[in-house]
Amino acid sequence: MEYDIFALQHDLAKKLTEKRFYHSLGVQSISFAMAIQYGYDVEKANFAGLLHDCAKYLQDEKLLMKCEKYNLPISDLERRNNYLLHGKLGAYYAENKYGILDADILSAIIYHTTGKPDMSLLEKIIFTADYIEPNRSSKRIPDLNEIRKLAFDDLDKAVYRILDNTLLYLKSEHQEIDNLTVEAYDFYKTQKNIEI
Ligand code: DGI
Ligand code: FE
Ligand code: FE
Repeated sequence: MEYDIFALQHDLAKKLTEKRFYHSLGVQSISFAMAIQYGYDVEKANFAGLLHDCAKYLQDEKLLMKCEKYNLPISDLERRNNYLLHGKLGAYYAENKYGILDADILSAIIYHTTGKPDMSLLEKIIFTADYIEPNRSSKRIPDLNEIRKLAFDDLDKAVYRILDNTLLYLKSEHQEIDNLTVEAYDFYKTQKNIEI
């Protein structure tokens, strides 16, 4: 990977709100630590973590407009819940603005919000790091500190707990639920029960 992580951080600091920028740095660090724990390429984890929300500075209508402009696939549910598109557009920006060509990184950015069944190691790392990074508040997220520990002990179980929390939250808020979120939940619910 030739891209300079410092140059990327510098650019994101200008684009994102301060809060979102610090969140991105938090996800970068936790992705890095989880890559060490699980024997994954730490540089790839760094880039994916830092860039996962790189399209999140756009408002809902703008997100939709840009996805249409770049011919990215948009589901009906995403048309009604535009913020779900920030992963897809983020991966597009990572590739076309920041020159990241690595398919594992791009996929981890695309699926970081909903998750999906049978995720790659990097997809699971980014999905989990996004939820547990230090700026997330344990006052607002049930069992956050338990999930933080699980993230380094049993990654599939951590992914399951995050999806479980997310579905409960979305139901309580009467929000529409993407098929991928449900499919991911069903997959990891079964997965966590498999003892080797
Ligand atoms: O971008 P972040 O705030 O760092 O985190 P994120 O990209 O994981 O987005 C979090 C939000 O996405 C959270 O409020 C739950 C929501 N979300 C996850 N799956 C679904 C969903 N929202 C809807 N409407 N449907 C889903 O299936
Ligand atoms: Fe996000
Ligand atoms: Fe995020």
